Amino acid sequence: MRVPLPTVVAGLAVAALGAAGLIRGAVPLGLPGGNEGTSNSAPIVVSGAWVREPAPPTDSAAAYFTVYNTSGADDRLLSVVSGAGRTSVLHTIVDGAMTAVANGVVIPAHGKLVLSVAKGHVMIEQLFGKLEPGQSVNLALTFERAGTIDVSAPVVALGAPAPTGSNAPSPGGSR
Ligand SMILES: [Cu+2]
Repeated sequence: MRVPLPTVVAGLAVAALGAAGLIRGAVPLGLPGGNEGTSNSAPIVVSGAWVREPAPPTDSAAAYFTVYNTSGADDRLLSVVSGAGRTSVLHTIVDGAMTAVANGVVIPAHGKLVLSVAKGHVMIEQLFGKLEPGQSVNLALTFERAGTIDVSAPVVALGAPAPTGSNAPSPGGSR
């Protein structure tokens, strides 16, 4: 049940290509249900990913998403790679202070990890180019157990309200 998605290779290739992989279509990957033969993608669901348009002259951007662990075993988000910038760093807010995550973040069995404005983000640094609304940023999330999952995160305008997690899926399907 730990067979990685076929998209893993493509995702890593995109990341390695850097700027060439910046703009991707909003192809839903790793979503549960609906796709025959992809039950191996169900244990981890990444939902509601978005990136805040950076305020010039900043050359970094913050990405947000929620990870659902629908399995009965803990998993760990080890790293996030984006084709939009040279480096990506996972930050969580601990006691009000932004803290770089050293050893990944555990997502408990049947639990979730929320990276939202007050809770944390992935800081994409040394952007390869401008990020504007209408574009999407690819993110490759690598988990200890579930392998790598690719998501496409739309860029949200500077002044626009942060998307809420209201579009969260119901992990594990109907229930
Ligand atoms: Cu940060």
